[in-house]
Amino acid sequence: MKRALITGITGQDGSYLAEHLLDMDYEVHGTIRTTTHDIEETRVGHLLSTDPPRVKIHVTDLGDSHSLMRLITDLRPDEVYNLAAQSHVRASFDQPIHTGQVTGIGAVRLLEAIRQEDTSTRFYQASSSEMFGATPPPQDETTPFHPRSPYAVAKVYAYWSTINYREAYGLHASNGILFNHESPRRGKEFVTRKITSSIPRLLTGDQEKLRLGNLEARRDWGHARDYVRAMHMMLQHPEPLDLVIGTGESHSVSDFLDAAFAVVNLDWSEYVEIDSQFYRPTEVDYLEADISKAAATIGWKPTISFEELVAEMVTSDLEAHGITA
Ligand code: NAP
Ligand code: F7E
Repeated sequence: MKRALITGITGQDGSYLAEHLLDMDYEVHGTIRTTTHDIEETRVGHLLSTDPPRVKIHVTDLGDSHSLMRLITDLRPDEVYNLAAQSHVRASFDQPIHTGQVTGIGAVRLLEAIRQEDTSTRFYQASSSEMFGATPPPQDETTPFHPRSPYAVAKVYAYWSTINYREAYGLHASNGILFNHESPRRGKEFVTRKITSSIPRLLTGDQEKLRLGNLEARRDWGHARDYVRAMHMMLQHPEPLDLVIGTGESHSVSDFLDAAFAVVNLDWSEYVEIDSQFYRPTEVDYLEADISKAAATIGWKPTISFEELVAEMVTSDLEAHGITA
């Protein structure tokens, strides 16, 4: 039985990846960063409420080298998926140093623990399309990076550190350069879930307006369930590699509004107000993946369309309010 460690298991991707690995009979371990969490209320609560729990949880923080080192020494995992991060782009402008410490140097703390303990451990780094930033689409593995936020800068540092540990120490260390991926488990601070989670409240009158920033930004939005499959496939490849993972289709925030409000037959322009606090000092205007290399090397392709993703998110948020679409 293979043993995997997922940092950031309580996040959107961590929870789907844990389920995916359990389906393949892995022994799954995950990190949470504090004991003050009510862990049963997190996205992996359903995997912990069984007897015995289906995943094992360890308390650590990407800021704490010593606990990471101890964890790797105790577990000696076959695969490590580094999904933990301060992952919110807008928040990274308010907390640039914290973001650098966690999202950037945090990856090196983990790589260093692996290097010192067991270099046969395979490592996945959650790299991001935000690294392309201002470089126009389509973006592939050869596209130059032009990061536009402290978050993206930190991800570029972690990306190159992953490659450096591969080249310097022979680690099987890979970067998945993932474009935006969403789901009903997406945090409500991200634009897609902010929109879908507002719809039931607008319908019931609990919320009057939906305040958003830049509606023109374009993103290549896929489904998180598809993308965690790619993470696992990358670590099964004989050689470590860096791969762009996306859908190859781009939509604006206003396209997302069109699709989401169409599910409930409402006109979003009657509800949406532009609020400058949701603009970023520097924006990423246009992301669209070229996924030819992922198709050719690991045979990955997405299975869930943009329309299916939006419908699933809206329906799930409506159901949580007892409303049927
Ligand atoms: P997410 O929902 O924000 O989850 C982030 C996870 O990191 C959470 O479990 C969080 O724990 C944990 N975390 C935050 N700070 C930490 C720290 N100091 N030490 C240890 N853990 C910490 O993110 P996601 O959407 O699942 O994304 C997973 C990874 O992929 C992230 O690295 C993200 O930057 C990257 N990524 C995401 C996308 C996307 O579109 N979703 C695209 C490309 C790359 P708490 O539960 O305690 O907050
Ligand atoms: O913004 C615009 C905003 O915060 C998308 C993270 O998972 O994906 C995510 O980063 C777009 C931006 O995602 C609001 O300006 C308008 O252009 O949902 P988001 P993101 O910044 O693309 C990448 C790949 C990651 O790696 C990150 O970890 O939507 N937008 N109005 C807004 N965005 C938010 N959050 N809130 C608004 O009100």
